[in-house]
This record gives sequence, structure tokens and C-alpha cells, in this order.
Amino acid sequence: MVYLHCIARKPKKDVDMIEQQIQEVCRRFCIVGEYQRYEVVNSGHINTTYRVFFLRNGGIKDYILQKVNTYVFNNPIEVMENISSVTEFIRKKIKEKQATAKRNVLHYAKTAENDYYTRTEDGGFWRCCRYIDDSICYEKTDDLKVIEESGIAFGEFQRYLADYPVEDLHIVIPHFHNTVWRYENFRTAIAEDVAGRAAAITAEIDGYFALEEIATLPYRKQKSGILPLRVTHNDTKMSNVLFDARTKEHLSVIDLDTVMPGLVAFDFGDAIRVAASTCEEDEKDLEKVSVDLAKFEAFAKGFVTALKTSMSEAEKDSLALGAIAMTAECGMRFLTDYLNGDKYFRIHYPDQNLVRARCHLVLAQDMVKHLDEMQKIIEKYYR
Ligand code: GN1
Ligand code: MG
Repeated sequence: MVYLHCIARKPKKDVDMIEQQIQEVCRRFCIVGEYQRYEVVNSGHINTTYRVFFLRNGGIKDYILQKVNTYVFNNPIEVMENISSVTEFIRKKIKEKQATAKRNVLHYAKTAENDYYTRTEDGGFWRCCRYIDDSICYEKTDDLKVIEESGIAFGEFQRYLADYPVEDLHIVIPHFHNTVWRYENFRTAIAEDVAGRAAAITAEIDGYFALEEIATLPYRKQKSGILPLRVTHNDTKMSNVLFDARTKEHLSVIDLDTVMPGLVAFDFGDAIRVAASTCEEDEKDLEKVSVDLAKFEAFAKGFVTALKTSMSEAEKDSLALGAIAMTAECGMRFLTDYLNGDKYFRIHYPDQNLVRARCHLVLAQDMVKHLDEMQKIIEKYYR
């Protein structure tokens, strides 16, 4: 394919460094049109994300540019291989039933060298995808319809990929949802205590150990052959779904970095951690932290209905457990990072990882109390 390099430079003298780099990266991705401006997209704890605007044929075209965190993804080329292959697979399936998949699956741009990435001199690894027109995303919402739509989006995502050869995927982060391994890591962080923080948080540490048995159950069931591995998203928080800005129907699942072999319980559970919680991920007032069963039901309805034809009884039985496992695991990862001196998750204030960990502990404990109710709700939609 022939690409045109025709971005007009902004006639401003003091274009800042970031903007210069953004424009350079856009040129490499052969974006056609006149560069207008960029915005920083602040959601997400790992990559650095920008939305860039171009003027083309009298209208605005926008793109998402991301600088991939190579501390977290140390083989970013493999990340892009997974993403391009999975998005192509989904695109084909969607196009079998409708004229265009434009708004229903991500579309990454290629460089003139035919790569889905470019590297800048500072070692940055960049990628670029089209912004889906008239789309919005939510960090969280009380709108049960939107929550149900997010359930459909993640359920459909797994359904589209049900016959994707799972062994072909690169393992971009080994042991990502291996909760047993995550607990080992946690133990190491406590023992090493590099930031000298362990003594002050023994209650939180004990709280996470008390959840260990139940939290590791889905992973152990996979190891003993009860639960199958399939292609999963593995980072199914609410903000990773795009919705139509007007109708609020789901459009596409985004943030495909961690698409890897996993359990259906991981995707269900990680989504519940966010969508069915009564608060933000870092709520300080622990009185406000609990699982909202109406929200749980809305998500479960969408997810289970979309996926039930390709989900076994054993998988169905693991979903509510997955919510506990993913909430405990994520909270324990925040606490591990706090113990390690905040190296992994981006923080916006000093104790944020500890605050996140406390919030997740209370949420996971509340889910344990409501396990039977959650299970009953799932049964209702599986029938
Ligand atoms: C990270 O980058 P982001 O915000 O999509 C993390 C997830 C956590 C999540 C917690 C690669 O996701 O595993 O669940 O933060 N992603 C990675 O909000 O570690
Ligand atoms: Mg992510």
C-alpha cells in the first residue's frame, strides 16, 4: 500500500517536545491531513495515551496514539502481533454478518515499513489506531443498561474468538492471571520489603492471605483440567469498552495488550471488580465499598447471554468465583507494587497503591459474603 506523508507542521514556534514527538510519530504512521492538536488521555495505569486530531477533507479525523510501557510489556512486538492477528480474526467474523466492522473492532495503522509500530530515538515504542467515531467510554457508571452492554461486549469478544487457535498467541506477560504465582510474588515482596513499608500494613497483608485459598481456586481448577483455556482479554474493566455516544450500545472492546490464553472467569471476574463495585478503584472511605448486586446482575445478564452457547457448566460455575479471584488478585498486585516502591502501576499520589489495595480487600471480602447470591444470578441467565 502507498502512504502519503503530508502532515502540515503547526506554524507555532514553541511547539513543545511532546507535541513534536507526536507529530513525528503521526508522520511515520502516514496519517493524511493537517495536524491540529493532541489531548492526553488519562485513563489506564500502564501506557501513555494521546488523542490526536487532524483536519482532512474539511472534517476532523482523530487517532489514538500510544507509547507502550516497555517495562511492563518487554516484548511489545509480540503484543502487536497478538493484537493485529486477533483484530483481523474478529473483523472477518463481523464482516460476515454486516457491511462494515469499522466501529466494532480496533483498526491499527501501519508505517511505511509495513509495521504496526515505530520506535523513537528515546527508546519509545509507539502505535496508532483510528479513533472510533462518535464513541464514548465510561470509567464507571450507574446506568444498568450500559453495564449490561459492557457484558455483551466482553461476552461477544470471547465468542468471536472461541475458535481462534489459542496456542498461537504470544504470552506477553507470563503468569498474568496465575493467582498462585501472584501470591508467591507477594510473599517475595513482603520478605524483601525494599521500601520498608511491610511493618505498617500487616492487617492488609493478613487480609489478603485469608483470601488466598478462594482466590486461587479458578487457577487451580484450570491446572487440574476442570476449566479450559480460551482466548481472553484479561483486562476487562469498564473503561475498556467503547459505546455509541448517542444510543449507548456497545461498539468495541479496546486495550487488547493482554489478550492471551486465559479463563472465562478471568474476564467475567475482572469486569465485575469494576462494573459491580459501589465505588472507584481507590475509594478511601471503606464504608462505601461493596458489591452492588443489581450491577452484578446487569453485567452477568449481558455476558452470560452473549456467551452461554460456548460456555461449559464448569465454566459457568466458575464465574462468581472469578469475581472474587480477580478482585483479590488485583488488590494484591497493588499491595505488592506498594511494597516494591510503586514501580508498576502509575500513581497520582504517594499512597495510591495502598489505598487501591485496601479498597479491593474490602470489595473481595464483600463478594465472599455474597457468593451464593452471585451464583444464583448467573444460573438465571445460563438456563
Ligand atoms: C492495568 O493499564 P490498565 O489500566 O488497562 C493492569 C490491569 C489491572 C488494572 C487495574 C498490563 O490496566 O491488569 O487490572 O491496571 N494492566 C496490566 O486498574 O498490568
Ligand atoms: Mg490495559
